[in-house]
Amino acid sequence: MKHTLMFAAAMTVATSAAADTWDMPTPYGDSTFHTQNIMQFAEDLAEATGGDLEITIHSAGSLIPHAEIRNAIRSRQVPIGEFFLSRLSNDDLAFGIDSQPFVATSYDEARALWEAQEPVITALLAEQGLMPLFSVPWPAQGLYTNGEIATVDDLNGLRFRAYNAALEEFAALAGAAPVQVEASNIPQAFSTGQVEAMITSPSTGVNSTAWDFVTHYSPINAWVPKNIVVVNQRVFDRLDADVQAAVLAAAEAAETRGWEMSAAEAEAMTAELAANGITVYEPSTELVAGLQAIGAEMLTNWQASASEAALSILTDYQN
Ligand code: PCA
Repeated sequence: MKHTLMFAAAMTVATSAAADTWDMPTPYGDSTFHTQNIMQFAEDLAEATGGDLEITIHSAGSLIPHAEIRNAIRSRQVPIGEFFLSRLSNDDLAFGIDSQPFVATSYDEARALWEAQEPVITALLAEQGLMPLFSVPWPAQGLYTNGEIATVDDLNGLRFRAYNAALEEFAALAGAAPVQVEASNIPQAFSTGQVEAMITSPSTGVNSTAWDFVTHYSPINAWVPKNIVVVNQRVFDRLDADVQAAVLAAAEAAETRGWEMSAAEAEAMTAELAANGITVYEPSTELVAGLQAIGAEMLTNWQASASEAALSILTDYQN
């Protein structure tokens, strides 16, 4: 009896010493498909490791604000996290190529761009002790406004919600006034009049109940930006080999599943916007031409400041 109890106690200690729980921050809310995808990733991983590696997801910026997530992983405040990849374009423009207008506008193009971008950003992140696990695109970005936008001139003077430096530049070149707002604060930013227009995916439009504050949506499909899930390299290296393999396998499955979820959302969430009373209209030839001119100007600016590594992505992608 005594021995059995001691054995049981020893087992408990052994199990809890081997088991790990990782806190994983993301800026996006629970209803976002990216968050649902990482929840599945966490579930797969717990199952594959028999509970040796559990992940607790902290959504909507509840644990770490978006702007701090990369640094928090770097300093090992958290071992893993998700963020919007182009938010690192301050480090190197290589991180932001997927948010340049009209460079990659379909899933096929986005995939080709990611193939060119992945090795470059993997090397850049390695310099910071970080390792990318997987990256998943948002549906192509569309335009939300009150009333129909016929030409770029109609954007003039609008308070425009932005989520990164590229969108800020885009809005400014369109004559609008950019204001940085995190995705989870969109409803509040509109209801308080801080912003009155935005460019984002149909997913984020639905997740933020855009029909409460705008009347029109146009799928201008100008770019297909991505989220990325990154782990601290030292934390990963210290895992047992079989747990490392499980992380990589779950990550690969999450990337495949995430791209599929994204494509499914593009259609379903556009239909959802319409079903909730938003007028969905194709952009006029004139509007597209005006937006493309802004895109061309932005790409010229981008190329003028891009590192060799960043430029190599574009060359690779275009050839
Ligand atoms: N949703 C996120 C990023 C891109 C997207 O579609 C956002 O609006 O912040």
